[in-house]
Amino acid sequence: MAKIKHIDSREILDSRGNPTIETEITLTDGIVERSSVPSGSSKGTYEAFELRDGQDRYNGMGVLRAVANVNKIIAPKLQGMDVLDQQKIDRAMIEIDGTQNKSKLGANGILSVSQSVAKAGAKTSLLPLPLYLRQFVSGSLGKKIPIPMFNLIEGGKHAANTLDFQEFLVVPASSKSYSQSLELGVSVYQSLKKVLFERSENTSVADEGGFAPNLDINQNGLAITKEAIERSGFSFSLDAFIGLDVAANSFRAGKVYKIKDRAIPYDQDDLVELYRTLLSDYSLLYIEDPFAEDDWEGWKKIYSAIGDKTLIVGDDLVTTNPYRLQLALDNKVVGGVIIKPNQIGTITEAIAVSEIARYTGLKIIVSHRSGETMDTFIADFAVGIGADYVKFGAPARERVSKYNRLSEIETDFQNL
Ligand code: 2PG
Ligand code: MG
Repeated sequence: MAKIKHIDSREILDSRGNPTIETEITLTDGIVERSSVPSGSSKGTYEAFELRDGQDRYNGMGVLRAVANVNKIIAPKLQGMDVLDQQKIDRAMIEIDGTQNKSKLGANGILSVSQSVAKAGAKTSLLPLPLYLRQFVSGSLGKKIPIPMFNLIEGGKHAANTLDFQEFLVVPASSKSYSQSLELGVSVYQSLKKVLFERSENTSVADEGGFAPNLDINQNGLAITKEAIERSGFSFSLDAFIGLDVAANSFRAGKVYKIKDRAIPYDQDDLVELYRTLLSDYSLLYIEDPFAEDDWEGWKKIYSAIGDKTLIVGDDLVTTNPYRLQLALDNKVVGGVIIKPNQIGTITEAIAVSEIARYTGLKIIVSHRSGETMDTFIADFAVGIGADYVKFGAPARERVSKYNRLSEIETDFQNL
């Protein structure tokens, strides 16, 4: 039985150049594993607390207090525990913290420990991480690799451009293997670059590697994405579909929503009509956060209008929180849910929420954050819990580490 011998956290930088936390764990059998955590910019109010130092260093974004909490408070308590006891370890950290949202120790530090414990547990068990994680999941999941949704055009809080909608996603058909899907994503990404260039639009990229053109209206983002699919040699609506993460929290203004598609703000009914039009013009397969996180009336309206024709997904609405998911289920407003471990703070809790989603028939979408590290844990996690989809950004920049890890898992599974 391998026990936790040593835990050591430190500050590293994420893809935006902001500090984040990386934790290394050493076991009594000599195994050493490390894991780091990401950070979002369009966050939901109900997310677990990300502890930052404040003050001058790194514009207040330092994480030395979270690092100290791991090294001085969490580490001594976990020392000597059986690394395979993931749930007991996560529960111990939740208890030491003692708050609803992990605001005492910081969910960033806690999650870095939780993830490295899972990695070390897999290593000492001689199991690939996705298969190791399956002991915490019920049912048999087979060799399924989640369908990747590629974020090819960015707006909202992820880009300094003019678009209000946060993510214009390309979704490969479910009949394709992961490697076919990856090739499709790359082909459309490169085709999109050509389309933008020909139109003299900006081809610089934003936080997740997607393009950030200054388009006149949000709907043009859909038109350009459709054109890029058609010109990539794949068929629109047969090989590849379009999805949106609207992230409506970021353009809500009181009771209405302000986007540049029209001068007058949209009320709930107007926004439902807009989505209905976009659905029929672009056969949208997926719409995430179409209304703000507390606009339950808006959510009810959109779900009853088009919830049977497209996948309506809660991210900021649910924040990987079991109570929020229960509310979304009670109100019947989602067909799928985003799972982001750092919205809740431990692997055990993230899996528990995904289990509720599975049992209630919701689609599961595992997602990275807009500020990321090179850690590929989330790719293993997505396969481990049997997610239907993943969102890892564009197939470019540091985002490729997760896509490449899924390729590796696909090959490993083929050899089983
Ligand atoms: C989202 C995420 C990831 P952020 O809204 O889905 O793309 O963004 O990490 O900024 O919350
Ligand atoms: Mg989102």
